Amino acid sequence: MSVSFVLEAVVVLGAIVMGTRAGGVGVGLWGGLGTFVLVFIFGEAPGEPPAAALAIILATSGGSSAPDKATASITVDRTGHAVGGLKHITVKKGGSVDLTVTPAIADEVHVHGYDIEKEAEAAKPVTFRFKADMDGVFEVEVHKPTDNQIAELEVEP
Ligand SMILES: [Cu+2]
Repeated sequence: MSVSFVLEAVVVLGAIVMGTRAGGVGVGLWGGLGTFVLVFIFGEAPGEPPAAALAIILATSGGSSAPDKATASITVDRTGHAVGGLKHITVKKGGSVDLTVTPAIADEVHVHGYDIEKEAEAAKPVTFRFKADMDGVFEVEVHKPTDNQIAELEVEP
Protein backbone atom coordinates (compact mmCIF):
# COMPACT_ATOMS: atom_id res chain seq x y z
CA MET A 1 0.00 0.00 0.00
CA SER A 2 1.57 3.29 -1.06
CA VAL A 3 1.70 6.45 1.05
CA SER A 4 -0.42 8.35 -1.45
CA PHE A 5 -3.07 5.65 -1.30
CA VAL A 6 -3.28 6.06 2.48
CA LEU A 7 -3.48 9.87 2.14
CA GLU A 8 -6.21 9.51 -0.47
CA ALA A 9 -8.14 7.24 1.85
CA VAL A 10 -7.81 9.84 4.64
CA VAL A 11 -9.12 12.57 2.31
CA VAL A 12 -12.03 10.37 1.26
CA LEU A 13 -12.98 9.36 4.79
CA GLY A 14 -12.60 12.96 6.00
CA ALA A 15 -14.86 14.23 3.25
CA ILE A 16 -17.43 11.54 4.02
CA VAL A 17 -17.38 12.25 7.76
CA MET A 18 -17.66 16.03 7.26
CA GLY A 19 -20.38 15.53 4.67
CA THR A 20 -22.36 13.24 6.94
CA ARG A 21 -22.12 15.79 9.76
CA ALA A 22 -23.18 18.63 7.49
CA GLY A 23 -26.07 16.61 6.06
CA GLY A 24 -28.22 17.43 3.04
CA VAL A 25 -26.47 19.60 0.47
CA GLY A 26 -23.30 19.52 2.59
CA VAL A 27 -22.82 15.85 1.76
CA GLY A 28 -22.51 16.63 -1.92
CA LEU A 29 -20.29 19.66 -1.29
CA TRP A 30 -17.83 17.72 0.86
CA GLY A 31 -17.88 14.81 -1.56
CA GLY A 32 -17.11 17.25 -4.36
CA LEU A 33 -14.26 18.78 -2.33
CA GLY A 34 -12.81 15.33 -1.64
CA THR A 35 -12.91 14.49 -5.34
CA PHE A 36 -11.35 17.87 -6.16
CA VAL A 37 -8.46 17.25 -3.76
CA LEU A 38 -7.83 13.81 -5.25
CA VAL A 39 -7.81 15.14 -8.78
CA PHE A 40 -5.75 18.31 -8.25
CA ILE A 41 -3.52 17.49 -5.28
CA PHE A 42 -2.89 13.81 -5.93
CA GLY A 43 -3.04 14.13 -9.68
CA GLU A 44 -5.63 11.43 -10.24
CA ALA A 45 -6.84 11.61 -13.82
CA PRO A 46 -10.39 13.01 -13.79
CA GLY A 47 -11.12 10.97 -16.91
CA GLU A 48 -10.78 7.68 -15.08
CA PRO A 49 -12.02 8.10 -11.53
CA PRO A 50 -9.95 6.13 -9.02
CA ALA A 51 -11.54 3.78 -6.57
CA ALA A 52 -11.26 6.43 -3.87
CA ALA A 53 -13.21 9.03 -5.85
CA LEU A 54 -15.81 6.41 -6.74
CA ALA A 55 -16.15 5.63 -3.04
CA ILE A 56 -16.89 9.30 -2.35
CA ILE A 57 -19.50 9.42 -5.08
CA LEU A 58 -21.17 6.23 -3.85
CA ALA A 59 -21.12 7.37 -0.23
CA THR A 60 -22.52 10.80 -1.01
CA SER A 61 -25.19 9.67 -3.44
CA GLY A 62 -26.28 7.05 -0.90
CA GLY A 63 -26.64 9.80 1.67
CA SER A 64 -28.77 12.00 -0.54
CA SER A 65 -32.35 12.43 0.49
CA ALA A 66 -35.21 10.31 -0.78
CA PRO A 67 -37.75 11.99 -3.09
CA ASP A 68 -40.68 13.95 -1.64
CA LYS A 69 -43.03 12.21 -4.02
CA ALA A 70 -42.99 8.55 -5.02
CA THR A 71 -45.08 7.30 -7.91
CA ALA A 72 -45.28 3.62 -8.74
CA SER A 73 -47.46 1.38 -10.82
CA ILE A 74 -47.51 -2.37 -10.32
CA THR A 75 -49.19 -5.10 -12.33
CA VAL A 76 -49.82 -8.34 -10.47
CA ASP A 77 -50.15 -11.71 -12.19
CA ARG A 78 -52.70 -14.45 -11.39
CA THR A 79 -50.32 -16.04 -8.89
CA GLY A 80 -50.08 -12.84 -6.85
CA HIS A 81 -46.61 -11.85 -8.00
CA ALA A 82 -45.61 -8.41 -9.16
CA VAL A 83 -44.75 -8.42 -12.84
CA GLY A 84 -41.08 -7.52 -13.12
CA GLY A 85 -40.38 -8.54 -9.53
CA LEU A 86 -40.74 -6.99 -6.11
CA LYS A 87 -40.99 -3.23 -6.44
CA HIS A 88 -38.94 -0.99 -4.21
CA ILE A 89 -40.52 2.38 -3.44
CA THR A 90 -38.56 5.03 -1.55
CA VAL A 91 -39.94 8.30 -0.24
CA LYS A 92 -38.99 10.86 2.34
CA LYS A 93 -41.03 11.02 5.53
CA GLY A 94 -43.78 13.61 5.11
CA GLY A 95 -43.72 13.09 1.35
CA SER A 96 -46.52 11.66 -0.73
CA VAL A 97 -47.03 8.22 -2.20
CA ASP A 98 -49.04 7.61 -5.34
CA LEU A 99 -49.27 3.88 -5.92
CA THR A 100 -51.41 2.12 -8.51
CA VAL A 101 -51.85 -1.64 -8.41
CA THR A 102 -53.56 -3.68 -11.10
CA PRO A 103 -54.09 -7.33 -10.14
CA ALA A 104 -55.00 -9.94 -12.76
CA ILE A 105 -57.65 -11.42 -10.47
CA ALA A 106 -60.07 -9.85 -7.98
CA ASP A 107 -57.90 -9.11 -4.98
CA GLU A 108 -57.28 -7.16 -1.81
CA VAL A 109 -54.30 -4.84 -1.94
CA HIS A 110 -52.87 -4.02 1.45
CA VAL A 111 -50.29 -1.45 2.51
CA HIS A 112 -49.01 -2.76 5.82
CA GLY A 113 -47.98 -0.37 8.59
CA TYR A 114 -50.22 2.34 7.18
CA ASP A 115 -52.82 -0.41 7.12
CA ILE A 116 -54.67 0.78 4.06
CA GLU A 117 -56.54 -1.93 2.22
CA LYS A 118 -58.46 -1.71 -1.04
CA GLU A 119 -60.53 -4.18 -2.98
CA ALA A 120 -59.62 -4.47 -6.63
CA GLU A 121 -61.66 -6.06 -9.40
CA ALA A 122 -59.85 -8.28 -11.88
CA ALA A 123 -57.66 -6.19 -14.17
CA LYS A 124 -58.96 -2.94 -12.65
CA PRO A 125 -56.42 -0.57 -11.10
CA VAL A 126 -56.74 0.68 -7.55
CA THR A 127 -54.84 3.76 -6.48
CA PHE A 128 -53.42 4.61 -3.09
CA ARG A 129 -52.56 8.21 -2.37
CA PHE A 130 -51.34 8.98 1.08
CA LYS A 131 -48.90 11.02 3.07
CA ALA A 132 -45.88 9.03 4.24
CA ASP A 133 -45.97 10.29 7.81
CA MET A 134 -44.40 7.20 9.43
CA ASP A 135 -40.85 6.18 8.67
CA GLY A 136 -39.80 2.58 8.30
CA VAL A 137 -39.98 -0.24 5.80
CA PHE A 138 -43.45 -1.52 4.99
CA GLU A 139 -44.80 -4.40 2.94
CA VAL A 140 -47.35 -3.94 0.22
CA GLU A 141 -49.21 -7.17 -0.23
CA VAL A 142 -51.96 -8.82 -2.21
CA HIS A 143 -54.11 -11.45 -0.48
CA LYS A 144 -55.19 -13.59 -3.43
CA PRO A 145 -54.61 -16.35 -4.21
CA THR A 146 -52.42 -16.25 -1.08
CA ASP A 147 -50.75 -13.44 0.84
CA ASN A 148 -47.81 -12.24 -1.20
CA GLN A 149 -45.59 -9.19 -1.04
CA ILE A 150 -45.53 -7.16 -4.23
CA ALA A 151 -43.64 -4.08 -3.06
CA GLU A 152 -41.49 -2.72 -0.30
CA LEU A 153 -42.20 0.83 0.78
CA GLU A 154 -39.27 2.53 2.42
CA VAL A 155 -40.01 5.82 4.17
CA GLU A 156 -36.76 7.52 5.12
CA PRO A 157 -36.75 9.72 8.21
CU1 LIG B 1 -51.81 -7.85 4.09
